[in-house]
Amino acid sequence: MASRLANKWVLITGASSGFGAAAARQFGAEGARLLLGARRMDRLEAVAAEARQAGAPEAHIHALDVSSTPSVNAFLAWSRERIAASAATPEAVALDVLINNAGGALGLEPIAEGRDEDWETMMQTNVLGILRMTRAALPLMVNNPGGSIINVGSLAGRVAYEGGAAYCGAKAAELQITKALRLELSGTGVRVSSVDPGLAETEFSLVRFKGDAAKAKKPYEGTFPLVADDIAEILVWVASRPPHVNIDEMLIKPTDQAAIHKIYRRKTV
Ligand code: NDP
Ligand code: 8X3
Repeated sequence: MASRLANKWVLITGASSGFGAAAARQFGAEGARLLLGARRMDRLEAVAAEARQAGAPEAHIHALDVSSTPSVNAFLAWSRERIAASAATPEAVALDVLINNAGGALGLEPIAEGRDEDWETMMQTNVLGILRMTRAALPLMVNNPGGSIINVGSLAGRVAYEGGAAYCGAKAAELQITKALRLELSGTGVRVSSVDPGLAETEFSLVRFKGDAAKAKKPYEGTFPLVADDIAEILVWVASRPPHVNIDEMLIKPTDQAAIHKIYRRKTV
């Protein structure tokens, strides 16, 4: 049976690494057409090439900073042009899947030692980035029943931990934004989902610890974390349910992570 995602237009933010890059490759393997955004264009180019290799009939890239409204609006204007270039009719100019994935954490200091720049960046990317992207993409989606908006949240949005106040708060906001959008789009046929991973080994930790590789490795020591492909597989699955099925929320943790603070660690892996 042909994939439900074949020739569908899928927009992925934060496609230059981690979950977003893996999702580009996996949606590509389903025959989806891709619109990929992030700030690192060299990385995006490599990901787009891999996605084409995997089977994407089209994989386009454009610079995107989700913390900037002009950048988000320019990205969506470009997306509309890319879609229109191969649409047979004006009604066919539609986006099928929006994956709001760009984001991350900065720092692990308690609130008493928190830095304004870190807090502001986390709110800009994880919270306002989703709002901006969604607002800009909705005109391409609301006349397209069966479309999907999938926001990447986190276990951290459901359970707080020390040093995670701003990040946990940002991901808690993501979950509430997703729930509000689900209500707002009732009757349009557009699905809205939150996919919330636990511990996953990507560049997340390297970014959080600002390039300190030794610190970045620590959370994964002696345990088997999720990997980017695990989440990409879930994103593909959520987007490819039949149009009447909405996966509202999914919480995915490594088997070794029974709870946010309870991670099974072996002496050697
Ligand atoms: P990565 O650091 O590997 O990927 C983050 C992606 O976000 C990169 O492509 C980065 O691209 C992009 N990004 C960051 N800031 C911006 C911005 N301002 N504008 C556009 N793109 C941006 O980490 P993950 O793949 O792990 O993270 C993806 C999402 O998953 C994030 O929202 C993260 O919070 C969430 N998450 C991660 C978990 C984990 O343990 N790894 C667990 C749960 C959720 P570039 O720098 O090129 O702009
Ligand atoms: C990332 C997962 O637990 O490191 O969202 O905050 S955690």
